[in-house]
Amino acid sequence: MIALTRAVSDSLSDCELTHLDREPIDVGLAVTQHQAYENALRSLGAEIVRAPAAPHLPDAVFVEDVAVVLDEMAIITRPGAPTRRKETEPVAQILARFRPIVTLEAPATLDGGDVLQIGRILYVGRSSRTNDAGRDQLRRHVEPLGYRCTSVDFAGCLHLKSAVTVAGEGVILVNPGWVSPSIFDNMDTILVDPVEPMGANALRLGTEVIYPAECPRTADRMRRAGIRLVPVEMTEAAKAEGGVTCCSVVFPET
Ligand code: CIR
Repeated sequence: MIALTRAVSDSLSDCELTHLDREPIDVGLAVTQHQAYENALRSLGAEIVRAPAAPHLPDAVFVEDVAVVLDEMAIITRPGAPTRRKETEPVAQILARFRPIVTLEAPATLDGGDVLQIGRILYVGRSSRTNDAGRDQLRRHVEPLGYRCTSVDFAGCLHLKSAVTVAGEGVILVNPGWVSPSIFDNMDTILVDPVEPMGANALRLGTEVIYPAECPRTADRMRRAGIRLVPVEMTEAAKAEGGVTCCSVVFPET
């Protein structure tokens, strides 16, 4: 497994914010938490490949948004926030070592945080970041490979994967206030605890799940369902509207 990551930028406090009010971010603590997050990835067998640091791009740490990596190809996105479009090129150069690359073009916009892969289905959130042209271009690249792209409407959070992620084989973790669980066919569902609305973002690697320590009630629900968790502290990324999936792109090396 490769986990592509990118350093926390000194300018993280100037990040894009959509649903949250700006709060002071402790960048030093964000760096420490990011190192622990990378260690959690390593502990689950991933090799960390870091894109070059981009100190002047505040949101560069949220590398998930600039690429969707499938077994057959990597799709470099055109992020919905114009401030984030300079993030793509260095990531594309790295991913070209592992996969054939295709690139989404204007008028498409798409953030990787809006693309939830479950087997051969790519659920694509319709959001302030991802438009229909983005979904359509993605579809044109992946349908010939046997993938299906399905649009998902959601509300209340930035990205589809803030509202739903895969927590285990055949199991999704969902905030039902933000997306309807019924959209995801044939999946068992774990709902977030109502006091932890941000708790639906979990990062599954093999049989384990990297999960924010800030959501203990939802963590208990997952443990009761037999899911093994690796807790990480994500308080500073959360203030920038990021979570555990956002800070890496994980894929098999070949
Ligand atoms: C942004 O608004 O783009 C960043 N501040 C947060 C991006 C988080 N990424 C994600 O959920 N995939």
